Amino acid sequence: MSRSGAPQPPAPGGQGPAAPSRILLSRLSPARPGCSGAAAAPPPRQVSALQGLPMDASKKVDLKIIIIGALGVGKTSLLHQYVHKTFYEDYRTTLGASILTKVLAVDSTPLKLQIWDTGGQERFRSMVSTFYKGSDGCMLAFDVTDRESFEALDNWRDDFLEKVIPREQEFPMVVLGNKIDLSDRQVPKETASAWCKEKDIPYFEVSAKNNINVAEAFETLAKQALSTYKGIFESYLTDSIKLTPNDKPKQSCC
Ligand SMILES: Nc1nc2c(ncn2[C@@H]2O[C@H](COP(=O)(O)OP(=O)(O)O)[C@@H](O)[C@H]2O)c(=O)[nH]1
Ligand SMILES: [Mg+2]
Repeated sequence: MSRSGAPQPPAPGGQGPAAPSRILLSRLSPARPGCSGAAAAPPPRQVSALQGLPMDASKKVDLKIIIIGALGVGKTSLLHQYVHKTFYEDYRTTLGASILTKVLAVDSTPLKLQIWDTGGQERFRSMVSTFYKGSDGCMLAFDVTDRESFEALDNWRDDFLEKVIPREQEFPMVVLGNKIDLSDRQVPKETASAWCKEKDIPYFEVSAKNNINVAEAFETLAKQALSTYKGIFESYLTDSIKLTPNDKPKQSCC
């Protein structure tokens, strides 16, 4: 079971790492004064809930990133290019789902990115959404030579934002227009950029085949996700500290 509680699919070739068991910070909502739950939860319990969580820049942070988009846009290829620096010309449908990990440093914080690649289920978006749970960042991919894959972005994004918890409009996200090495483009750069600009999402024109802009896109998302993670961590910590014995919540029930 992953930290998010989502079903953990088999790692590729059985080599992948186990999902980390870190507590999902975004689920640790601070106790609300006035509610019976708040009165029952004494401050020491909240402090212990934070133990083991990264409190300084020297501790590694695990982040879950998910890559979604229509079948055949190059999600698996992008992931393999980023993690293994390899590209396969032949088409291989991803079986089940796979997770690859990459360790990197962002602003001197060591990060372990756990990148979830959904496979085969792209036809059935509802199945892909099983894997959304607990994501810290989302990568939306389309193929610049396939207009339909671009037009489907709205649905992929809405579906993701609808299911991700907590609902955040500012959820870390990037869009990748893949296969820019091909000449038969159907989606002009300006069209994709305008869509992203309107939604305030960074846009990258990439090629998994020629390794263009791939690392930049992943690292931008990692940076965004880390910053959101730190923000949630800090606000949780602040809320926990506010609950001192002299500042006990009311005993009344909601
Ligand atoms: N020319 C070109 N082909 C690509 C690129 N990325 C992926 N492909 C090809 O597109 C097909 C589908 O790729 P895949 O990664 O399996 O797509 P997925 O279904 O989204 O995971 C494969 O034949 C890949 O070799 C790219 O950047 N350029
Ligand atoms: Mg795939």
